[in-house]
Amino acid sequence: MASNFFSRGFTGRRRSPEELADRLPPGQYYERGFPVLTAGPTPRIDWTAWKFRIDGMVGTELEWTSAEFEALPFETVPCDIHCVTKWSKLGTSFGGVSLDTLLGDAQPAGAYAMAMSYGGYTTNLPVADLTGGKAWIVTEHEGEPLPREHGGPARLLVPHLYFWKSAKWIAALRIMDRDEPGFWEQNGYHNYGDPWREQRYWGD
Ligand SMILES: Nc1nc2c(c(=O)[nH]1)N[C@H]1C(S)=C(S)[C@@H](COP(=O)(O)O)O[C@H]1N2
Ligand SMILES: [Mo]
Repeated sequence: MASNFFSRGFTGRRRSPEELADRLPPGQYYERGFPVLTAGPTPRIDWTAWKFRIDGMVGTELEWTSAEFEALPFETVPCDIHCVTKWSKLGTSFGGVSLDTLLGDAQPAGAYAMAMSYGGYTTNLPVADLTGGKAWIVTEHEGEPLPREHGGPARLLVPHLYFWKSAKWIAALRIMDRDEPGFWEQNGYHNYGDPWREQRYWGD
């Protein structure tokens, strides 16, 4: 695909599916495109009106406007993503702000987080999976503004867990002292969702 081949934010030769086989978790197949998976309507959020909040059990509740967010350190994140419906997109990249930067100033006191999206989607993660260079709030995909259907203007990106944990149209992270299931976790998906351990559904 020409648009993939010439995409920015990714250096070097694009590797073939065979060369990438060691990066494919069990039961996943190599997907060249970027499928859209959304439960419900796609919200329309104007970047100038977008805000992101960290609240709940934190030392300081924080909120960033899009202008304040743009002033934060921006990183390019090369990664592979794995959807529970079995497609994996390998060797892609996103751009955004590390949650280490965002959570650092908030001083989380609880060990669990609920990601909350514009439109009502929720998904739960341990705070430990959002820190240590493992999670970002991203506004770009392969050097271009994140398309609306993929969560633009901004989504959570947690590439080491199944992609349902990467909440699109992210509005807030709520820090909690106990774990609570989010939208898909209440509907049969695994509570944690490690693709390398094939934690697809409750009981896996
Ligand atoms: N707000 C919101 N975020 C969401 C979803 C959703 O329905 N709403 N779907 C999840 C699921 S199941 C997957 S696989 C990925 C899909 O992201 P994509 O559409 O960019 O491929 O987003 C996740 N984040
Ligand atoms: Mo998914």
